[in-house]
Amino acid sequence: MYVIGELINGMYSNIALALKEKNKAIIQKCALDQIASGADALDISCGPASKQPLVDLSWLINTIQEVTDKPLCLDSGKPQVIAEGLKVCKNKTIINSTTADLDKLDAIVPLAKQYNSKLIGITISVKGIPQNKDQRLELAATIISHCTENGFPIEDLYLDPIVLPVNIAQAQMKDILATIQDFKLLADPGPKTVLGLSNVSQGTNLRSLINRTFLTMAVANGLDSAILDPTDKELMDALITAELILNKNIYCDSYLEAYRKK
Ligand code: THG
Repeated sequence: MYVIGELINGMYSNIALALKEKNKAIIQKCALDQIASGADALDISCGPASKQPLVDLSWLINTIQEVTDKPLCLDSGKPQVIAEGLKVCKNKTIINSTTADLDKLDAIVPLAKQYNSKLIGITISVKGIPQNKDQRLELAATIISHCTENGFPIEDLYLDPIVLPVNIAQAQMKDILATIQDFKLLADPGPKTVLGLSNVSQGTNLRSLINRTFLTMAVANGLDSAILDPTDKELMDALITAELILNKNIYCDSYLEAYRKK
């Protein structure tokens, strides 16, 4: 499982404050804590409240690059912000994200190609968030054909079914899990899959339990990558154990420690 740390996001009040005060130490500690906990990459978002996202995202990237060369996942709905961020990134990148809308695809796919970046495609369009598996697959097919037509490798595409909070979309959860499996069948070689895990528990009061249960089920459905809080130790323990049961690593009595030493 490719773990993308979610914690550097202006949605979190400590990050919003650090951004405002240009406090590098808070951001750098947050980056290093996530990496020490097992993050393979870091999602970077200045959040919806940022008034100057171009400046803020570049500042975050430069600040983080001072302490790590892990890949950064540039999280913004604005192609201009992504383009600016890519210019200052020194290491591998993941663009988060394009939707299935043509204007978005036209702006983002060439950037992903130009910078040799991986790309997250979320199955959402101007019509909103899909309500069932067929609608998600239709949008996924649009994203895949646009990538293929423009020479972007499908192995570098991560499709995201868009996870909704279980307290408002309970009836869709089973469908979202099934979608993860079906995305893979849309191309050969197939696309990879990713999701924003913490969405599932927003507004609930047992967040960690709901997150780790959903993640375990998603892993069983073939999920390749997740944006999550790697400092949630029970979540990471559940992830490592799920992968053990799927025979992705070898059992020993101290398999959690052994995995973390890798
Ligand atoms: N797909 C993709 N990218 C994404 C998402 C996705 N990026 C953003 C988000 N979803 C994933 N990251 C988060 C980060 C934080 C939270 C949820 C998802 C979160 N934050 C607290 C909340 O809203 O309750 C913030 C509260 C606090 O200040 O602590 O839950 O789905 N491709």
